[in-house]
Parts: sequence; structure tokens; C-alpha cells
Amino acid sequence: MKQKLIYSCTLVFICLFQVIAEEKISLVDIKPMKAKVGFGGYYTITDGNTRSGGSDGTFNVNGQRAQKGLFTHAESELVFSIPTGVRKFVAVGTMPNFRPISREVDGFDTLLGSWDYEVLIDGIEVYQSEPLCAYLKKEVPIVIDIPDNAKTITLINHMLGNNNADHAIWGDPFFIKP
Ligand SMILES: [Ca+2]
Repeated sequence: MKQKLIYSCTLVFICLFQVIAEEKISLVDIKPMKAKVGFGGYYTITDGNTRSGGSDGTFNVNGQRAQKGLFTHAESELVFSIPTGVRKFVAVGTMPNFRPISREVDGFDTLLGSWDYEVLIDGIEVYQSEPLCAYLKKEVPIVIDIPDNAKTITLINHMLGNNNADHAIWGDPFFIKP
């Protein structure tokens, strides 16, 4: 019994230590090596305002209003250098909260715009989403393991048909250590 208690306490201690030791580096604070977008210019969202025409400016991550993200307009490609020691990349593929929802669609979905999310590590595909419209909440969580010595991560949005109003967002994008 006493041994079990010590074992449990040790586990709790290790878990707490891991939570405390985890370090998140926001991609919003990192300048990409390359940023190609299909319309307008690449920019980061730092105040919850997507500056997206036809919307109230907000966007959601996990169903809640979010503050930070990378605003890309498909067809787009961002390349970032991977900081030393990071082990994961996480983000949520999401879109502006359009108000009202437009009926103008490009034949691929019932959203205003259509796009997907692809991730490459050192030029090799490691993740490919379905079109955003395929997800019930119009959000797709993205979690990528980063191998030792990986140098670059590439974030791609394919325009799927045409790029009309393809206002893609990578919400709350982070590298995570260790
Ligand atoms: Ca599209």
C-alpha cells in the first residue's frame, strides 16, 4: 500500500514536471523563410481580428474565439525554419466566422471558399487533411511529430478548384519543446 502511494506520488510529480517543462513557441512570432499566398499578402493575426472581408473579424479554435493565427489565402505555402529542440508542431485549421454565411460557393462545399491543410517536414509530406468543409465544426486539429534534426516545416493550403474567398487560417500555431 505504501509502495503504491509512493509510486502514484512519483507519477504525479513526473506529470507535473512535464507540464511545467513544456515550452511553446508561437509561429506568429517567427518570420517565415518563404511566404507565398494566393491573394493579398501573408500576415499574422495577433488580436483576434482576421481582417477578412465579409466577416465580423473573429475566428474560432476549439469552438472558442481565438486571438492568434497565420492568415493565408489559398493557394498558399509557408516555410519555417524549425527551432532547435522542438518535438511537435500543433495548430488548428480554421476559418473566419462569416456573418452572414455567404451562399456564393465554388462547387466544393457550402462554406464561403474551400481549401485543405498539408504539412511537409524537410519537403516530405507528413500530413494531409480533408477539405475543411468535411469537418463538422469547420475546424481541424493538426498535430505533427517532429523528428530529430528536422530543418524546415512547410504549411500548405490547396485551393481546391478556385481560390475565391479561400481565407485559410492556421489557428494557435505552436512548436512545442521538449
Ligand atoms: Ca477554393
